[in-house]
Amino acid sequence: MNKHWDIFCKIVDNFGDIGVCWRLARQLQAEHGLQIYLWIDDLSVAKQLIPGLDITLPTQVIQNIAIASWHAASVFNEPADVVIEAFSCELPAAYLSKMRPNTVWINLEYLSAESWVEDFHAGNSKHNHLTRHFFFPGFTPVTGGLLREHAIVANNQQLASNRSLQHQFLHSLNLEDNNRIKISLFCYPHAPIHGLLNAMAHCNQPTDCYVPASSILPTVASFFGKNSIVTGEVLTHKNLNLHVLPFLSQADYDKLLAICDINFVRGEDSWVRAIWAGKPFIWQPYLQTEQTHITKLKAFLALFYGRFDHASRQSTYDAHLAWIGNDISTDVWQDYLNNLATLKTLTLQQTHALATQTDLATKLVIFSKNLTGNRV
Ligand code: TRH
Repeated sequence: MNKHWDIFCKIVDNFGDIGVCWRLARQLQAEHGLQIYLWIDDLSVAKQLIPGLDITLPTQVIQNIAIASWHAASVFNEPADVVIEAFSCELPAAYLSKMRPNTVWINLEYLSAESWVEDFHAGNSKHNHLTRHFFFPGFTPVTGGLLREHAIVANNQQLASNRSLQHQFLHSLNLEDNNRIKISLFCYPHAPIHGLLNAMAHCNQPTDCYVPASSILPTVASFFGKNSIVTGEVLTHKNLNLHVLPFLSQADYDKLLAICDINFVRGEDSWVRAIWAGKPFIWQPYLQTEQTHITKLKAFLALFYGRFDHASRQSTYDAHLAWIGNDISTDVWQDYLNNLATLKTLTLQQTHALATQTDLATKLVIFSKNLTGNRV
């Protein structure tokens, strides 16, 4: 039985690597009954996403996942049946040396909507007696799919359509329920944040902008003429009320995305969560050399918005390209808002269409079964 899986995660920077690995580990355990070890190189960063993690312990069990410090890998004798190397993080040499030819070794790649992903998904390369398989997440049925828990879309829809549940959630964050447009903002500090906040202040819609605490707070503070801001503060400029939230648990972050009208997301994991929230969103890809992030963005825009009507497609393209550029003007923002009703309907349709595809965790399980001739 391929019951025991090890997932190796190195935290390069930010939260995406651990965000994806922690989510995947929990889904494989909860929905596929697998026994998961999650090996992490930097427990202090992981602690932000894994509640209750004790960074002094070499191993511990949280939410039925055995979490181990990367450095403890050398003391383990038996490799798992399936080994997931997240984002080419390079397995510890001592662990690699114990792997057998029948150990299923899968490198989980970063997500992209580019068409080449279909050709590279499920390829492999030989490493002495071992085979390393390449698993590419993606948006089409011939890729590795998207991380999606079984009930997430239904749960988000329930919250999005139930005012009393929304009220409860907002209350739990010390926020009041009202009829202002709700926007969540999670982005990299180099985004044109001043331009966006200025556009929100001057557009024709009273706006509540929710900002979970992250590295953008100094830039947000400077927009309001302050040196610093802290969780719980509310800052106002013309039509804009900006609320500084704590960094939320992954579950609460999902809820925030589900109740907002527009979500600004970034990187990989929050991008996918915005899709499952079913609300219009603006994605800022992780900055890469040679403008690769722009190529990735354009591939996604074409895939996701290609069939939208001209006006809403154009407003989405304009907003995204302004957001990854130097400024986002009030005109671009107002045009996006003017198309919001249509964007809302079409985005939700895309959410439901993507949710009909097999999810990434299930595809990984099927993939590993096929490699071992259905030993599971
Ligand atoms: O943190 P990121 O920028 O991660 C990035 C990307 O994954 C990128 O592809 C990778 O190369 C780089 O890391 C190293 O953005 P991402 O992927 O959205 O991850 C953020 C995680 O934080 C995600 O799991 C959601 C979670 N989160 C919360 O749990 N609470 C919050 O309040 C917020 C704002 C985010």
